[in-house]
Amino acid sequence: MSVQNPHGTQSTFLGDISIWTKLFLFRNDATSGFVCRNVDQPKKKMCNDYRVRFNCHPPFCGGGVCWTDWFDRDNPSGSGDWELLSNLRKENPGKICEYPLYIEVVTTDKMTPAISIGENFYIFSPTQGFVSRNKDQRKVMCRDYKVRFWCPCRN
Ligand SMILES: [Ca+2]
Repeated sequence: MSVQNPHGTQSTFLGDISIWTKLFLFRNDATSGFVCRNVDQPKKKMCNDYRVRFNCHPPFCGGGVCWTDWFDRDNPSGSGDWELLSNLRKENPGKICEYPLYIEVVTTDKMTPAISIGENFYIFSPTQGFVSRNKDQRKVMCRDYKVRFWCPCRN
């Protein structure tokens, strides 16, 4: 998900940050972190309580772990794009480890990271997979995504 600062610069955080109103942010980058100061908000509004986590890209985080293939089992023409891990496992036996450590989600057309798209995601989890529902979007339909998982390498 993403956050806009007043200058239009966009910074991206993974997953758990929920900001859908325009904030005036004091800090919002990967080196300083995230700071929302009450004093910066107009009309004496207060910042909400946020939690953040940082995206440590797997290739730089350690060895012994490998990406699976990309999986794209659904299109958003129905209720949304459903790339649930349980379905992907059934349809691709033996190709996804028991306990994935990380999930990467990109659009099928241009490989744009899902976290840069700005849609509302219903599920985005290495243990559950990914779901983007059409009814959660501002536009009519969500994008088509593909997913892959980061798993301990097989010897
Ligand atoms: Ca898809």
